[in-house]
Amino acid sequence: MADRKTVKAALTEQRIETPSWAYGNSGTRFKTFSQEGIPRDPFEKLDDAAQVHAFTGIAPSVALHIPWDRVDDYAALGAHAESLGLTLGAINPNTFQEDEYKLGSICNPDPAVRRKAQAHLLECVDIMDATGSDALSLWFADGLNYPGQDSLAERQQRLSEALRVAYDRLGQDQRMLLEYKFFEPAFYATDLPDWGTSYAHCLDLGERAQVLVDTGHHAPGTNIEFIVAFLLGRGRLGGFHFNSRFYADDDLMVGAADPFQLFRIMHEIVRAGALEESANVAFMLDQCHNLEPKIPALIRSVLNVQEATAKALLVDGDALAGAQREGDVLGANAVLMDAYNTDVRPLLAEVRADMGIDPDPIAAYHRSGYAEKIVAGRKDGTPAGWGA
Ligand code: LRH
Ligand code: MN
Ligand code: MN
Repeated sequence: MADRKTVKAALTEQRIETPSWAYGNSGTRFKTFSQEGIPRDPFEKLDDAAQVHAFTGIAPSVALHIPWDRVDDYAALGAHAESLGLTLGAINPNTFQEDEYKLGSICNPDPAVRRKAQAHLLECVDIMDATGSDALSLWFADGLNYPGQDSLAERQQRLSEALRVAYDRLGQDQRMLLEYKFFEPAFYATDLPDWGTSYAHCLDLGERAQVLVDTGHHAPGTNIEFIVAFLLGRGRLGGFHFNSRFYADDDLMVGAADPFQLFRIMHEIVRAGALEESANVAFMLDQCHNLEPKIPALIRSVLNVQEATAKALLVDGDALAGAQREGDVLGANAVLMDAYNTDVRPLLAEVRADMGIDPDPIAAYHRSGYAEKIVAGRKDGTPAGWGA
């Protein structure tokens, strides 16, 4: 087991990226719920993200979704982020909210639609150049609802061609994260349904193409930590979209549904040394807070990842390896469970005190008066939300 000082240092250095879209209004396909005090533009989303960082100390970057976060002047947005102590993180193109994409974007049977989607991917690399972002984070809603609707094989071909163009446009310090999801919005077949398909495309593209694991994008019962371990072993784990799911892509707060799964994932990360910045694994949230207030929900989510990480860091690696070598099934399992069952809250309170932040970030946020301030100050204009 790493000594307490090493564990605390690792926790201080951990970084978790929040998604701009989690600060806007959201809902399900049945209803988007409005909250008071919602940011009206990407600048105000950053203002809110700065609160999450201020109270956790470990969330200094924000992922953008284009066109939801399209602005005239990305340098100004970057400067605003910098003034708040933030940086702009992954750039997420959006090829799923226009009528033309009904039958797909880069896999669409119509070459004109494919060209449009392709141009958007390239526009997003231009935005990366302007914002200094290093990750082009791709997810495609492309797929089919009915057998025979289109050729599965030809769509793979089109996917390869479009990814190649985007990949070749990236600079040496930029990378592509390729996200998969097994269903939704398509219900019969999805063009990038699983980590194997994503991994195969990444292998074709080159070493700066890596798989992005969104924890909500798997069939129930999938062993996500196995996927993580496999991809880490091949240097192809680009990052995570953390969230919780009870049923499908629920996008609930990470650690809410299955904190044990989150711990198992973080255990694979820790044992591979992938918490280190040099491993270049992006730990991002991808969530929608439909009912609960956004900022404290994001603070809670960051803390949940931090708690799982602390527990993973407490696994006694020597004892575990010894038990594994001896074939001691129960002993090995007990080592893991000992760490998982440790109450790490006192340790994390100490870490926060060392970082000069309040040991209870949620309470400190509520005391700060920021929630009241944004409710009073953001009365006019259109609140940001899905599609805005
Ligand atoms: C798709 C997804 C993808 C999108 C985000 C809004 O379900 O996980 O990452 O960009 O949701
Ligand atoms: Mn996602
Ligand atoms: Mn999703």
